Amino acid sequence: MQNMKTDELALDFLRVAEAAAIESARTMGQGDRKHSDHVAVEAMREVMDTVPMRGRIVIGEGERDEAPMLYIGEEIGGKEYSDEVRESFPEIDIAVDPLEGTNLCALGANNAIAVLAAAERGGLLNAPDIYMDKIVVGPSCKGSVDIEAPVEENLKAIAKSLSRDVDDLTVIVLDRPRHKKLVDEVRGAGARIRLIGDGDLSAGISAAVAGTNIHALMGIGGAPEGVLTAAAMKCLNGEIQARLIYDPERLSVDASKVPPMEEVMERLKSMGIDDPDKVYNTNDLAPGRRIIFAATGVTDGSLLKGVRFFGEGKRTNSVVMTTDTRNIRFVDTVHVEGGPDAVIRF
Ligand code: VTB
Repeated sequence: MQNMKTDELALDFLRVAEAAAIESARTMGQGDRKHSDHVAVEAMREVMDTVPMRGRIVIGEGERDEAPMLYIGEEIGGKEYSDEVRESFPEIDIAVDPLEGTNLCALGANNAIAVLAAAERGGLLNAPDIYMDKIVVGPSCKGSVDIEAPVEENLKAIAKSLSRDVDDLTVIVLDRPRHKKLVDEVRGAGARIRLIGDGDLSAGISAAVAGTNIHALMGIGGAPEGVLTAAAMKCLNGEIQARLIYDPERLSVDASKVPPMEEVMERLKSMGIDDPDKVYNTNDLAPGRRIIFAATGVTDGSLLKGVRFFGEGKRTNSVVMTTDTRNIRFVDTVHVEGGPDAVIRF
């Protein structure tokens, strides 16, 4: 861990996120979400293998038998080096979402991103791939919300922390039948809502950055995305509170569409989760002291622009953040492909 050079690795992970974003952005609007995801995974894996580290995937594309690449437990990185040299590389845990918002990319809709987070061993919770109820707020509201409190109370607390009224707030919620009650409650309290088709991770990040006009994310999305959100919150000084959702009734879907509750409970137990109702805070989800988070826009979004292609290259827009060196870098990269006469625009 001593030899984990966070700033240098951050730039390596920037290249990884950029590569995944570029490849998936090429497929934008083609209506094939699986293909978009596949090219992002391939590109991410290829570049990640060049990073000088002894990496291990803790959140990825699934279990080994269902995902050929970036599966949970896969050893990654340092492939170009001899075993002897590799031994000197830092041991790192990695959470990836090569294309967060596969549907968004397939449709050419806003806010698809390529994302990864890394930390020293044990620094990111090995969360089960099930649903998770979340509330995410920015630095000014840290400590003022409680996922177990009524929605209206949380909205009042957020408004107070931001010195405004509840009806000045914008809350992001995934547009799903399971959120009918939540949406009614937010509307009842008078706040504005932005219902999104997908992508509660990029929504959570936006909630933690002032000036995006998004003040909170609420509702049920994926648990893996929750861990990645927590990694971003550690860097941005924001807060996430979350609870695993294992009861199909909370999901408003036909019980046959989700694994039976007993099966899920068994899985949680086997992963060492004894209390399935535990409220997780930012540190529980991302306990690492040296966290690196990198995201690149695939399609245009509230925080990041999508990939732009032009004759002589392409341009990407990313955010790369670290906790220990406390840098938030917004990076605008021109990937030059043209010859020596290529024109670079400001
Ligand atoms: C969630 C959310 C993600 O997919 O995992 C969602 O966290 C899946 O929810 O950001 P449904 O099963 O209800 O579609 C995303 O929106 C995109 O990966």
